[in-house]
Amino acid sequence: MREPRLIVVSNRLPFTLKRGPKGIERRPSAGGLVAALEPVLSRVGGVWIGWPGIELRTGERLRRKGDAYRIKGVALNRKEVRRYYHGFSNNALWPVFHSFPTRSMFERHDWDAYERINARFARAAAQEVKGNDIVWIHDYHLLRAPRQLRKLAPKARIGFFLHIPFPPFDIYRILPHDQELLRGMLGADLVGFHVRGYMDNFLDCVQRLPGTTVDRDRGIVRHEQGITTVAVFPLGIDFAYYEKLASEAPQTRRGNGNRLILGVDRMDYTKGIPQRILALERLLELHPEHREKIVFLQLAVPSREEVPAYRELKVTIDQLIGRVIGRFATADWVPVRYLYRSLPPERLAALYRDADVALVTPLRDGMNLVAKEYVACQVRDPGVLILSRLAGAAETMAEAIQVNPYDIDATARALHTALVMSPAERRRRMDALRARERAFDVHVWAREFLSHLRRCTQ
Ligand code: ADQ
Repeated sequence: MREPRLIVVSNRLPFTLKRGPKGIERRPSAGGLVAALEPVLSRVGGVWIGWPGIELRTGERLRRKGDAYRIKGVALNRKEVRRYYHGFSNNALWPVFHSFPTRSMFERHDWDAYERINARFARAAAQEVKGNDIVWIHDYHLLRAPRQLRKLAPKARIGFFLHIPFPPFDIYRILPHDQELLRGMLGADLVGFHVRGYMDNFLDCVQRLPGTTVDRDRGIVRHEQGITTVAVFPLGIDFAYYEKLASEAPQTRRGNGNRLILGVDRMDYTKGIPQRILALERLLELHPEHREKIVFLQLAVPSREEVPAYRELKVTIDQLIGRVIGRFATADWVPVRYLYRSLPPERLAALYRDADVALVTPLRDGMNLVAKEYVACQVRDPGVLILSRLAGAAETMAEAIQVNPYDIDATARALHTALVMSPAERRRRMDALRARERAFDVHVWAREFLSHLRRCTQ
């Protein structure tokens, strides 16, 4: 019998195509999901199904010689992108799942498109799947796809992993089509979450679904389509890759002689960037001794610029940074530097390595890989990680200084603590953080998910 293949299905492919003057260019896609899956598929091979980011014209090719795995594009036209991606996925699901219900907007046509496009992804997967192949579907864009695929390929082994939080029942129930979405996820044999709390929230919702029984001790849901196992798989990073990048990257200028505080995020209202700038401002008010000695560098990759809330966030951040610079800068020092673009991995790794403090303070985050990448890159004099307790990563990264990002004063105090921490204490904390991330890297995560899926589909 042939070896089972791995078929990964996600909204985005690992690259996004852009039509440039020299034809079609591939650019790496931004964000955590691609950062997680690319090293896994590169190692084990298989097929990656996703949306390439543009509409291809006749004769234009998606694949290239030398790709470590096969790539299959799912075509979306502009209107479909607007409704399925910006509309239902990012305007309705994303805010509710991150417990920001008042930012959520629903339109019936968006839902119709979501259902239709999910079915398109499911068909693309069904065309690939043979024998005991494994289909691994990812994230909130494709909550309906597991059930749709189950109908097309009843024998397929289907896994689903959610990369963002799952909200408590009282917030989840705000979503129209709440039950259809749960039934969609239950089409999978195995549903995985980053942390226990998200799984518990999911089970609280599933328990209220007619025709469903939940066995919490065994993590099993029985329903009209069959049995679904649920479990927790905390995502790690490609530790060795980041460590190597950081070891080889040239020295940065470490904030021009100032101690460097670093923030790295997709530009998103869940990441708490405005609160972080306010905390820096408070630090400079409370502790004037840090003035002209530190610099806060915020890197933000543009994201979802078609959604109004994201454009407004950018304006807010521009204004806040302007205010802090206006208040505290001197003729030869600025407290904040800000890059609104993506950086190549080598440059990012060098900054992670040379930063004295990483300020990772999302208001809500499924896991947060930036915290983990920072730790992996700390190959020299160790710095300090300040981490929001509202990120999934806080569950395991106990040696970080954990903060409530809504509490501006507390974050300012944490910054001060980090800046004055002794080298021995920094070393102790960083060694423990690094050992854990090295041991539980992305390959372990994928192996555990896939072997669990094999076990529950035997
Ligand atoms: P994201 O919300 O995208 O991921 P995160 O996990 O922090 O959040 O990943 C961001 C990725 O983008 C990182 O790999 C980081 O290096 C990269 N990045 C950010 N800014 C950059 C810049 N300026 N230049 C270059 N690269 C940059 C979602 C969830 C997370 C979850 C992941 C994976 O929201 O909670 O951890 O999926 O499951």
